[in-house]
Amino acid sequence: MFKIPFLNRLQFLACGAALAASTQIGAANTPAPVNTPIKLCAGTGHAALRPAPFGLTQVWQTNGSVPGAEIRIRQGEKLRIEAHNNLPEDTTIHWHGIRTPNAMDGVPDLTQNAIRAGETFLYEFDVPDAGPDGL
Ligand SMILES: [Cu+2]
Repeated sequence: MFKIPFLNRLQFLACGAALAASTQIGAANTPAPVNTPIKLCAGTGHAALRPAPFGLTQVWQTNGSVPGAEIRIRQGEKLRIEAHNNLPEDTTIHWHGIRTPNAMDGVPDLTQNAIRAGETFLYEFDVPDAGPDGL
């Protein structure tokens, strides 16, 4: 189940399409269409990380949830991620443990320019390896 905890109006408007895309990619073993970018929207919010009586924790989240949505594609397919940065500062996505072209590896100011606050970057690369589940 895709959870949307506390989006403010701006985040909701900016990520509306992303949430629809995420629900679609959450379907088990259903690959995203190859040429359709998956939208990931990084933003601020609040989440219940600890049980009552503790309150909500301010978080940085993806598509309105912590952790972010699971992404599933088939080994060898091209992954296209449209990354929207709605955080108050620059960011990137690092694909830890996945072989990527260097320019897509998400190390700010080393392998790519940081995605500035309010901007979008398209990650696009073939995924040569299976994930930890090894389908
Ligand atoms: Cu890493």
